[in-house]
Amino acid sequence: MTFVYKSDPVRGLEWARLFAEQAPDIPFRIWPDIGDPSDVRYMAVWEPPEDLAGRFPKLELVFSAGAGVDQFPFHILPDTIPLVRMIEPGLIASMVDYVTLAVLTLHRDLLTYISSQREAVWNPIRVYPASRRRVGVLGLGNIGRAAIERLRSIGFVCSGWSRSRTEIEGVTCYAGSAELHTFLATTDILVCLLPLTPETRGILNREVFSALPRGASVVNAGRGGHLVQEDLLAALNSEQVSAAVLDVCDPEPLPSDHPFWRHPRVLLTPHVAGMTQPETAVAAVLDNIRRHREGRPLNGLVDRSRGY
Ligand code: NDP
Ligand code: OXD
Repeated sequence: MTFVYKSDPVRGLEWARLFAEQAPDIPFRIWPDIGDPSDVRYMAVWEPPEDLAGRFPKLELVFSAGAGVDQFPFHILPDTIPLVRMIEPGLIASMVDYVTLAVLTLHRDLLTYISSQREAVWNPIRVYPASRRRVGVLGLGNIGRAAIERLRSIGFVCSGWSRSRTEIEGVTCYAGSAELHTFLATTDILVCLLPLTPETRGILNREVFSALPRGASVVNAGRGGHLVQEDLLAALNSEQVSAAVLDVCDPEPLPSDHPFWRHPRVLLTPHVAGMTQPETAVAAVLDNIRRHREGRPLNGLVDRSRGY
C-alpha cells in the first residue's frame, strides 16, 4: 500500500520524513522512484501522468498537492477513485498572509511610493483608516473565509461572494451571478480566491472592472485564467482600476516582454501566495487516509461536476 508523492521534490523529502515518523506502515516514495506500480494505493500529485489509472491499477485515493485541482485532468481518473484537494492549515495561513500583504499594499498606496522612490519624489498621500476601505472577496471557501477573518481583525470592512449562499457573522455575503454587481459596487479592493472552473474562467474582466467604484484595485491570488489580461491593462490605463497585485498569470511564467512586468501599478509575484506545508499537509493526508479506510467522509473531496 505504497504512497507516491509527485510534486516539489524538496518538500517531498520532508513528507518522507514525516511519513516515516507518523505512518511507518505506509511505504513512501518520491516520483519517479515509484517501486512496483501495483503496490501503489495513494498518491499526492500536482501534475499527474496521463496514464495514471493504467499505470497504477490498485490506486484507491488521489490527493492534489495543492488546494486547486484545475491542473488535474479529471478524465484520467476513474470516478470510483476519489480526488481530494488540499485543505491544510499551513497552506491556508500562507494564503492569508499574502492576501493581507496585498490588501495592505493597496490600502497604503505602496505601489505609488515605490514609483516615487525610483524618481526621488517625496509624495505623501492622505492616509485613511482600514475601516474606510471595503474589501470584497470572490470565493468564500477555506481560504476566502480565513482571509476575511484576518482582514476584519485589521479593521477592513469585508464582503464576500460565492456560488451558494454563505453566512459569515459581520460580513455581507452575496451569492450567484444575480448578486455579483451589487457586491462589486461596494468593493474598493477586490480579491479573487476562486477555483478555476468553466464558470469562473475570465471572471476578472472588463464588465467586472466597470462595476467597481472608480479607482478600485484588484488582487488575484486564484488562477491566471480568472483574469482577462487585456481588460485589466485597459482598466489600469483608463484609471478605472488604480492598481493590481497578481500572484498568478497565464501563462506562468509570463513572457518577458509582457506589459505586467514593468507596469508601475502592477505588483507581480511568481505564484507563491500560498504553499502546501509538509508538517500540516501530511497530518491532513493521513487523516483522510484513515477516513477512507473507515468509510468516513473525506475532507476536501472534489466534486468533479462542479470542478472544485
Ligand atoms: P474552496 O473550494 O474551499 O472554496 C471555493 C469557493 O469559491 C467557494 O466559496 C465556492 O462557492 C466559490 N465558487 C466556486 N465556483 C464559483 C462560482 N462559479 N461562482 C461563485 N463562487 C464560486 O477553495 P479554497 O478556498 O481552498 O481555494 C480557492 C482557490 O485558491 C484554489 O482553487 C486556487 O485556485 C487558489 N489558490 C491559490 C494559491 C496560490 O498560491 N496563488 C494557493 C492555494 C489556492 P461555494 O461556497 O458555493 O462552493
Ligand atoms: C494551490 C496552489 O492550489 O499552490 O495550492 O496554487
